[in-house]
Amino acid sequence: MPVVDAAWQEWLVSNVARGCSMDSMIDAMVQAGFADEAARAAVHDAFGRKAANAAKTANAAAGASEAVLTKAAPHAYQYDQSPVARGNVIRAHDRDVRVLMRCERPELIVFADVLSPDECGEMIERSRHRLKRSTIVDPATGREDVIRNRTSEGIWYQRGEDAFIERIERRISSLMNWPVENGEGLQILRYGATGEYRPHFDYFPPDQPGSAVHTAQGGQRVATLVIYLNDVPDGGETIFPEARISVAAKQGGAVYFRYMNGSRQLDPLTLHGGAPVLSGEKWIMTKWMRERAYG
Ligand code: PD2
Ligand code: ZN
Repeated sequence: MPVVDAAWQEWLVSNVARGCSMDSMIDAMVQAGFADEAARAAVHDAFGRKAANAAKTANAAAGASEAVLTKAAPHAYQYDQSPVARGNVIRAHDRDVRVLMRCERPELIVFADVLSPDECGEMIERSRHRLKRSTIVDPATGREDVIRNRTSEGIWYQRGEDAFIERIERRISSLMNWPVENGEGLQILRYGATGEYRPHFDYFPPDQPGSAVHTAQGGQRVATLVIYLNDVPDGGETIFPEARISVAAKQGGAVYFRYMNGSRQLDPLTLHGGAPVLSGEKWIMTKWMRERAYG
């Protein structure tokens, strides 16, 4: 079990400062292997320290106008232009993909028809017999561990593994408008009944020692596309707790979200998870894009 060392203290202070919610921080710590109680205590402590500091400086801040306060937060994530094409239908390599919904903050788009029902079925059948219990990256060490907050089984495909995978990767790259070479291999995940993925960030926390291992090649992750391979009758939505958005799993549809802008800032509003599957099973395919060529 990890301990609240200097690196975690720094993480707590910086996350409180940039406005993360208590719940999201507790979730992130539990995801990294802390016991629920320990995570709660550390986060409450960090918020308590912030309140005490705020009281100390209250007099100095009393005269500050709204304009000054706004100016004092120059590190807030700047939403720059999305790489994804405009319009309600996007020609993505070999297929027309429909846009169902766009959100500006966080930058998030819901698509329909990214994959045909046949393609979804083929991805599931190819993967069914090769699944392994999913792992998660421990931000402190960079090691991949099986953690109870991610109850799914998965399999990775190598980029360009065969003609079918290559065609889908070209389509995804065209849709995300990001080079195919910057993509990690496709990952397929299956969640059974009650399976879930607690809220997390897809980017590697820059202030965590374990992240360096993962960003050494290709740099930081910049955007994610989660494609739903089946309809989930109940539960299994992709949830964005900070943005209060929930996307239902619909076969062939997908949710895109981008969390690194052109200035290399990271967007904490992209905290997201997979809600528990309440009925049936859930299959997804995920593509993570990096800053630079990967692999
Ligand atoms: O299962 C999901 O809906 C989901 C959502 C967001 C999975 C992931 N992220 C992931 O594998 O990172
Ligand atoms: Zn994720």
